[in-house]
Amino acid sequence: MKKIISFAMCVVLALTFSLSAFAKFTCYGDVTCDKKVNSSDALCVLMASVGLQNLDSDGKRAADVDGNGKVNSTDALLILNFSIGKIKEFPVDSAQPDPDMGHQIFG
Ligand SMILES: [Ca+2]
Repeated sequence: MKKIISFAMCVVLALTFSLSAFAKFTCYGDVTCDKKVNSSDALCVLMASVGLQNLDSDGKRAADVDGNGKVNSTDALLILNFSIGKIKEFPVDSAQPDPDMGHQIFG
């Protein structure tokens, strides 16, 4: 019985770590990590593009919504257009999937 309980606890812990790691990288455009893509994300990207804000590597990946490897005003504009519903997906969504980055988009 102890082995079964230990095994179940290991499974739960493994799932918890997997889900938390996945949740950390779930959304292109969500630079502020609040599970929303809105004008705040666009502003962060715009500020980062002119050197007024630093993004960590996760933030840079979330910000590069056109998938060109750079964070610039084009990304900010795309995020703003997405936030108002003018576009339904980012160019990077139609690109080759990044194994470290989910493609779930939060509205
Ligand atoms: Ca870009």
